[in-house]
Amino acid sequence: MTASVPAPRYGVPAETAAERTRRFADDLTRRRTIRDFSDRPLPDGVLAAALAAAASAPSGANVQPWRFVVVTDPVLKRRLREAAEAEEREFYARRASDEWLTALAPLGTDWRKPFLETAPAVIVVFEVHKGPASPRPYYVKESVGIAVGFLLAALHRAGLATLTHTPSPMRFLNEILDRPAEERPYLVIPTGYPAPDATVPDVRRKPLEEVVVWR
Ligand code: IYR
Repeated sequence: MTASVPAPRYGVPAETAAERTRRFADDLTRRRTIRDFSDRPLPDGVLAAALAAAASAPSGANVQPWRFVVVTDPVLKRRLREAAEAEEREFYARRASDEWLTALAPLGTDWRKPFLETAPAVIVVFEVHKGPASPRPYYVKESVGIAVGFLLAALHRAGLATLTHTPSPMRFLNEILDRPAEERPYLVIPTGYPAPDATVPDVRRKPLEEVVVWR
């Protein structure tokens, strides 16, 4: 039996709760996915602090089925770029359906992935499945998704830009980063500052009324 300890109290006065949350939401709402990064270095300590937020996420049976590989070595970043671009060339030329390519058109993406080299850090997130040294995890996608949400929010809070990149397929990440087979690539997150001339597509989120149902 695991011992119990008192639940934490967060000490937010009820009168300020909505306003605090609006401020937090206003800040998060300003986050945009960035695809053009500068090589400006990251402030010391930011990655470790943001990863601590990610690693604090709730998970199925508290198994914490995630691994975050932080790539800053230029040689490794180049290898990631080369391997991702090889897969993405195939994706854009052959594997993607016309329907998929039409959906992507407003984003202006193509097979080129220079951000894997220019961003000062590339965080590669793996799901950890059962292996010789890992217990059986539960709700892996949900758990890792929540951890990544925490991570993106924390990096945004530090003023950093991120991209949630999903090369497909992405098993090449195991080989380049020397990770065991029970670790399955989940997401690649280039992290840094936007290039001075970076732009974002003028796409909007749906209005709340469309995505929230009150009963
Ligand atoms: N993996 C490709 C394609 C791509 C797919 C989706 I869904 C996106 O939202 C964006 C891109 C790429 O990275 O270009």
